Formats: sequence, structure tokens, C-alpha cells
Amino acid sequence: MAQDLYQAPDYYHLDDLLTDEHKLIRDAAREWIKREVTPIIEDVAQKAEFPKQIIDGLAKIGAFGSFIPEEYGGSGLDHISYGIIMQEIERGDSGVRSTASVQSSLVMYPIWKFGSEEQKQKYLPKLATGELMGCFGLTEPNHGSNPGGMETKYKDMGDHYLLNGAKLWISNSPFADIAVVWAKNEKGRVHGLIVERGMKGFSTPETHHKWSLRTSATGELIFDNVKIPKENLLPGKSGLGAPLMCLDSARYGIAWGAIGAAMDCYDAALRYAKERTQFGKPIAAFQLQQKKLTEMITEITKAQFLTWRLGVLRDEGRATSAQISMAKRNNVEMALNIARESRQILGAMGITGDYSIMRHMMNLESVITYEGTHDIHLLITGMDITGIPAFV
Ligand code: TGC
Ligand code: FAD
Repeated sequence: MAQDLYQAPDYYHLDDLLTDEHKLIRDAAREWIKREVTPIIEDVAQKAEFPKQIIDGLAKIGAFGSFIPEEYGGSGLDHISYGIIMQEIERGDSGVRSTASVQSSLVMYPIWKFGSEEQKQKYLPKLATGELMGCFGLTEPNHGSNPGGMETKYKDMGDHYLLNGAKLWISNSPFADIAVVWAKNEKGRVHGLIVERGMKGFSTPETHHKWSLRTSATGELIFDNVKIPKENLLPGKSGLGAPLMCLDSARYGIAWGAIGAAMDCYDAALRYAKERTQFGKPIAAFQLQQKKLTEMITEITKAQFLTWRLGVLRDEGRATSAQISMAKRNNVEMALNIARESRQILGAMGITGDYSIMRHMMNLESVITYEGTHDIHLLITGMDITGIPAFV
């Protein structure tokens, strides 16, 4: 990849609304991405490899459980800090951000919120350093947008539970040490269980040939009569609301993350448009290209403020699931549109790995589908404003 010349756009001086601590966290993450991720990311994406060598660095910038209290190994930071870290990581690559989101919001968060004190002590400090990596199993082959229909089940066998079923499209599954798995008991009630690699009957085959999120390992979770110790059940909350609370945390991070991808595409397109000459002028001098760039920075600025406000509400404990859905939906679509427009500004160069734009564009095709599809988030907002669910 060409040299990383990234200059983060901040058209309305959003920086003025951040604290000194936010800026320090942001600068550290930004500098680390430039130093450790940019130089390798294109190569690993082309090879469809998860870059394990960056796990330690991700832990050091606070990407694993920044909002988890320090007593459990987290950084005890606010939600705006978590968002900023996700934004900076996704500026580098959505697949890397996925690894961090899953670890923080989908593995550490449920153990912290719904786990026993023993589970918190056992897992959280090691997840915070990356010594243990985790994954989250909700989606199944027959149940994606409708996880309430899940077929994965466990049975109480007296001294242990017996788990059977399968999960599909699971980020981090091929290398995760533990999986937070959502399954129904004999009464049909959803509970979370911690499944550890090495348990007999548990396997995690990798899903290959993805054109998107190639730096993130995706796979299945297969449970064939897996004996789960009783102490591995998350005791704090049952029902579909428990995994949906985790999704709120992850979707919030994605709303910030997508802005990072958009900012990177816009920055590259603006620089290219000023440097590339056709018909004796920089292409930035043509009105058609200015329209594209103007619309991009307008949309980025709107998304930055929407998301910053969402962060304030989340820090105050007032952000609703529907508000989070709106931000995830808006920002991911915005980023995907900006990636497509930026790609065009670069002409043929836009399809090469010399620039990050095509990689962002392909990654965002997953981001617009996972953590609730674009359509599902529309229906969540629709239900919130009308009071009428239109899912079925
Ligand atoms: P519904 O009947 O509406 O709700 C069931 C229960 O849950 C409660 N609830 C929530 N609780 C907390 N937070 C939320 N956001 C909640 N939303 C709903 C609700 O009150 C109810 O509680 P109770 O006590 O009455 O039982 O559920 P539904 O089955 O009608 O589904 C609603 C719907 C469609 C919105 C939901 O299922 C949904 O969001 N579907 C999308 C599925 C999804 O997003 N899957 C993501 C899988 S993980 C992933 O993609 C990771 S990618 C990560 C990466 O690599 O970055
Ligand atoms: P479906 O639910 O089959 O939807 C197909 C289409 O139908 C979509 O366009 C959808 O919007 C539309 N649709 C569905 N229902 C309705 C409706 N009621 N009204 C209107 N339209 C509707 N899951 C996990 O549990 N853990 C993970 O770590 C994880 N990581 C992922 C990583 C990647 C790279 C990808 C691609 C997915 C990942 N997922 C993960 C799964 C993801 O959450 C699901 O793909 C997503 O929820 C959609 O489910 P589906 O693919 O089965 O699509």
C-alpha cells in the first residue's frame, strides 16, 4: 500500500467537544494504526489472513473492553472513548475493528453484565490483554435476522448441561479460546453459556472465500453433545433481551467505526482529486468532482455529530436501542456510499490495493448486513416511532 498520509477530517471542529483524555486516546489509537496496521493490512487482506500479530497492540490501545472497570482488567473509560477507539481502528480496517468489537461488546460485555463474580475474575482480565480471545454465537443457519427462532438447545443433565446445535457466520470463531453462546433450555428460554475450546464435541470450522472482511476470521460453531459445566452458564439475565443488550453495545461501536472508514475514503479521494490532472487541470477543479467531495464531507460531519450525541446519551445511560439502530443504519450506509463515490474519483487506481478504498467498500458490505441488516434497523426505527412492529 502507498504511504499512509491520512489527515482526519473535522469540518465543524468536533474536537472542541472532546476532553483531553478523549484526544489522547484518539491520538494513541491513530498513531498505532498508522505504524502497525497500515503497513501490513493490504497484504493480509489479499491473503485473507487474520493478523494475529496485532492482538497485543489492540490490547495496548484499549481496544479490548475499554468500558470494563479496571478491577476486571478493563480501562474503565466512558462510551465516547470506546467509540473513538472503534472509529480509529475502522479507519484502518473494518475486519480489525470487528475483532475488537466482538471481544469488547459481545464477549467481555455479557460476562461483565450477566456473569458470576467467578466468571468475571476468571475471564475478563485475560480477555482484556488478548491472552484469551472470544467469539459470540447468536446467528444460526436458519435464523439470522430472527434469532428468537434459534434451534441450539441445552439440557440439564444434573451435574452438567448438554449442548447441541450450530452457529454460523461467527467472527473470530476459528481461533477463539472461548465462545459466548446463546441457546434455549428445555422450557425454550434463551440463556448464555461460555463454551471453551477443547471441550469434547465442540468444533469451529472456518468459512472461506469471503470477498469482504478478509482480515477477520469467520466460521461456524458446532456443538455435538458438548458437556458444559454448570458454572459456565451466565446467571445474570435470560431471554432474548440479554444478547440484544450486547448487540446494542456492538452496534454503538459500529456507528462510530463506520465513520472512520468513511473519513479514510474521503481523505484519500480529496488528496487524489487535488493531485490528479486531466484536461490540464486537477480533477478537483471540476464541478462534478467537487459535488461528490462536498456531499461526502457534509454526510461525514452529520454522522460525526449524530454519533457524538449518541455517545453523550450512552454515557448518561439514556441512549435507547432505537437511537443506536438509527446511528448504525445511517452511518454504515453513509460510509458505503462514500466508499463507492471515492472509488470513482480515483478512476482505475481506485480498484487497486495501493489505496484502502476498495477494501473499505468490500468490508462495508458485511458491516451493512451484520449486527442487524439495514432493513432490520429501519424496522426497529419504524416500530419505535409508530409503536407497530412490522417484522412479521
Ligand atoms: P422482541 O420480541 O422485540 O424482543 C425480545 C425481548 O428482548 C427485549 N429487547 C431488548 N432488550 C435489550 N436490548 C434491546 N436492544 C432489545 N430489543 C428487544 C424485548 O423487550 C423482549 O423482552 P421480553 O422480556 O419481553 O422477552 O424480539 P424479536 O424476536 O421480535 O426480534 C426483534 C429484532 C428483529 C429487532 C431482533 O431480533 C434483531 O435485532 N434482529 C437482528 C439480529 C442481529 O442483529 N444479529 C446480530 C448477530 S451478532 C453479529 O452480527 C456480530 S457481527 C460482529 C462483528 O464482527 O463486528
Ligand atoms: P437473513 O435474516 O436471511 O436476511 C436476508 C435478507 O432478508 C436481508 O436483506 C434482510 O434485511 C431481509 N429480511 C429479513 N427479515 C426481514 C423482515 N422481517 N422484513 C424485511 N426484510 C427482512 N452473527 C453472530 O451471531 N456472531 C458473529 O460474530 C457474526 N459475525 C458475522 C460476520 C460476518 C462477516 C457476517 C457477514 C455476518 C456475521 N454474523 C454474526 C451474522 C449476521 O448477524 C447475520 O448475517 C445478520 O443478522 C443477517 O442474517 P442473515 O445473513 O441470515 O440474513
